[in-house]
Amino acid sequence: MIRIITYGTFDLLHYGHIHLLSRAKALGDYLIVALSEDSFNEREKGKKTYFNYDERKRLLEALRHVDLVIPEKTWTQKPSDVQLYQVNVFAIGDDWEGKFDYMRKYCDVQYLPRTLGISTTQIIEDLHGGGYGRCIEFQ
Ligand code: C2G
Repeated sequence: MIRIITYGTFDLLHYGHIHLLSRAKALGDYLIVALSEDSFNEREKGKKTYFNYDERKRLLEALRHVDLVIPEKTWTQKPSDVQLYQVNVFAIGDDWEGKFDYMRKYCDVQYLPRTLGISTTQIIEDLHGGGYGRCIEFQ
């Protein structure tokens, strides 16, 4: 069984994320998503998500491509995740090209092309122009 892991915030979940997860899963048989916790997002990425960790986790767990969701708490947990979950492939979007080459001593590393024309920032700007958080009131 080929086991793949990927990492991310996945908020607001959109088809670019789904395309990434679909291609990651196609690299093997079992896909683990290490989902950035709220505190990690705020502390390390300066991101305040629209959906909290539990809401984002439930969304990902509903996807047929995803087999397991675990928390991403730190930048440095990747090697131990790969060993603990017996991961064969680390996959992530190519906006991270080169950033995780150190992982090649633990497993295969695949940078997958980002899906162009879609981003959470663009969604928010298209819907309301600026701002990002629970201030969005859907009609
Ligand atoms: N992605 C994509 N196409 C897009 C948007 C995102 O392929 N249009 C990919 C990203 O490259 C990433 C994944 O979807 O592989 C999740 O994206 P984010 O939630 O933005 O994750 P990020 O903030 O890049 O976190 O330790 C690694 C980080 O946690 C990655």
